[in-house]
Amino acid sequence: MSDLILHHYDGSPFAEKVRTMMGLKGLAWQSVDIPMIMPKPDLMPLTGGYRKTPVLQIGADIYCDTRLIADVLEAHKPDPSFYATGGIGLNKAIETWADEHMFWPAVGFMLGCFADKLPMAFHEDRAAMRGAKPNVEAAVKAVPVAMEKLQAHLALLEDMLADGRDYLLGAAAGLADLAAYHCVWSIGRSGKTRVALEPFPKTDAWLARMMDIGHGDKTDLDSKAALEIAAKATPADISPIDAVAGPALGSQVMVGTEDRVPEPVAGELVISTGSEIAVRRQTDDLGELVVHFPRLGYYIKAV
Ligand SMILES: N[C@@H](CCC(=O)N[C@@H](CS)C(=O)NCC(=O)O)C(=O)O
Repeated sequence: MSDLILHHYDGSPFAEKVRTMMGLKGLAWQSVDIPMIMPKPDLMPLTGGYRKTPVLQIGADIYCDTRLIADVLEAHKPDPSFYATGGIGLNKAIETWADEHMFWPAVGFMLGCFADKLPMAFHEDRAAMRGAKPNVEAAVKAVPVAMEKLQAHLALLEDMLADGRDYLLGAAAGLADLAAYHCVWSIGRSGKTRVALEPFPKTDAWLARMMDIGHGDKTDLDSKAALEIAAKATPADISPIDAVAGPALGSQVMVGTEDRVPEPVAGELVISTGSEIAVRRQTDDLGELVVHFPRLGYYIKAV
């Protein structure tokens, strides 16, 4: 049985990015279905407060954020590489653009198109994440502008594919494709939203190729069983490297996302490099856990 456990839900675009990472690398993995909205009672004990989707668990190590999960899977199975075409820098730069810029108009367009079908609890949960009140009418009204903004991004994808290449940086799919793909994936799945793709035939064909990659070899796992696995495991050894900046290793810190979601995770700082932050948490129910984050997009605060 694979020790890779992904906590996610079907409709999550960022989870689709990681599911397709599993497909690209031909990995076997275990799948824990988590709620789309708070509360997430079997996820919080693992992360210590991080609520976003997806989260990767390997025993008692918990990896938050798809940017770090990509690094973990690349180290776990280097071949085929996420960086086979274009190298690490270009792939990660395109990932940053897609995850942080294309994602938002894509979500605005998607959620606006289906706003009246989504439960009020969903609108309330997502508005609370932004520190706002839900406004379904405004979400519906925003659809034309969101589509225009999204199409400005889709035009960039169409340009990258203009010379007839199969994937954004050449003949093989990589991290750049995975990041751009998850933004477009949900739009391509419904007739109502596919209209945004009509002016972009090369992007539409690329989307079909990305969907064909699949999700690797997935086995379902109950959330309680995932907690038991964490309780029985001990975190992987950490090679000692001095903290790059900010609080010293061994100090008590809070790690949180730089966006507005109030979810800092408290613990002892055990990794603080240019690419990764991790805290050790001592818990009553699950024993010792290490929760890992990417450096990009996260802050560390001494407590
Ligand atoms: N930077 C994060 C973003 C993850 C994210 O925003 N995921 C969305 C779902 S696609 C989310 O967490 N929504 C709220 C939730 O699932 O509770 C990553 O790369 O993992």
